Parts: sequence; C-alpha cells; structure tokens
Amino acid sequence: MLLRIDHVGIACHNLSEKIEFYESVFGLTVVSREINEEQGVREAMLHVADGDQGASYVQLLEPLHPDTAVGKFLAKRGEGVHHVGYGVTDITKALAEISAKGVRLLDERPRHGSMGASIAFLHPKDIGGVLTELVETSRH
Ligand code: CMX
Ligand code: CO
Repeated sequence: MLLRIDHVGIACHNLSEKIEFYESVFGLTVVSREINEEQGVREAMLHVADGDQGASYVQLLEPLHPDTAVGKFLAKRGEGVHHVGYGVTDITKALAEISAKGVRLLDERPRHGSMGASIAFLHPKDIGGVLTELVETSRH
C-alpha cells in the first residue's frame, strides 16, 4: 500500500531560517514554497532524492497562527519532526482500507497538499504516536 516515504514534515518557528539551514548543511534545494490556509501553514518542500516510486522531500512547516495544528505542536513540544508522509497510488482506496482496520482518519476525504498532491492524515494516537499523512502525487 505504501510506495515510499514522500516526506518528513518538520515544525519550525522561522521558515526562511530553517530553509537556509537545510540548504547550507545538507545542500538541499527548495522545489516549492506555498501557503496552505486550510492546513494553517507556510511551508517549503526541499528535494532529497528520486526513486523508482517517485521523489522524497523534507517539508519545513511554519504555523500561520498559534491556533493551528503546527502552532499547537510547537507550543507543546517545540521544533522537531511533526509527521511522516507516505506516498500511495490511490489515496481514496488507501483511506478506506486503513479505516476498515480501525485507525481513525483525520480526513475522511483527501485535501489539497503541496505541489498539487492529494493528502489525508491519520490520527497519531492510533499509529503509535506518529502523525501520519498519505500523499497521492499529481504526477506518477
Ligand atoms: N505527532 C504526534 N502526536 C501529536 C501531534 C503530532 N504531530 N500533534 C498532536 N499530537 C498529540 C498531542 O501530543 C496530544 O497528545 P496528549 O493528549 O497525549 O497530550 C494529542 O495528539 C492531541 O493534541 P492537541 O495538541 O490537543 O491537538 P489537537 O487534538 O487539536 O490536534 C491533530 C492534533 C493531530 C488531530 C491535529 O494536529 C491534526 O489534525 N493534524 C493534521 C493536519 C496537520 O497537521 N496539518 C499540518 C501539516 C500540513 C501538511 O503536511 O501539508
Ligand atoms: Co506533510
């Protein structure tokens, strides 16, 4: 069901500073910068690698407001890994299969994610404390 790790989402206070850090320490390149009002984030995707099943990225996330998913996470836990995003072929099918196994879906239907992808989140409390995102990219 899972094709690859699409991205690791990392919560930070200052997106520009964190981008510069990842560029200078790891030599990564920003391929997309977006504001996603629905998710409450200003974010950047930095390309890590290309594989048979698609590319993988680091997603840097800065909250738009304190009262957002990432804003609350930062206040509680500070900067660090926020979620893992896995690539899937058919997100609607994957959600139905995962839900049937008793895992709570935070999104019953896919939403709009970075670079035109369809995304949906699974409840961290049902995945051993890991906020988990499914990603169906717009191109395969
Ligand atoms: N990873 C693991 N656990 C998390 C978590 C995370 N990222 N965020 C919250 N939790 C835990 C909290 O620690 C808390 O646990 P305790 O009750 O044991 O303290 C519990 O979940 C509830 O947390 P909360 O602070 O009260 O927050 P909410 O319940 O309001 O929201 C969650 C938590 C996961 C439902 C919400 O953050 C959500 O819907 N996330 C999905 C959307 C999202 O994160 N969007 C931003 C990224 C967008 C993108 O990737 O494109
Ligand atoms: Co993500």
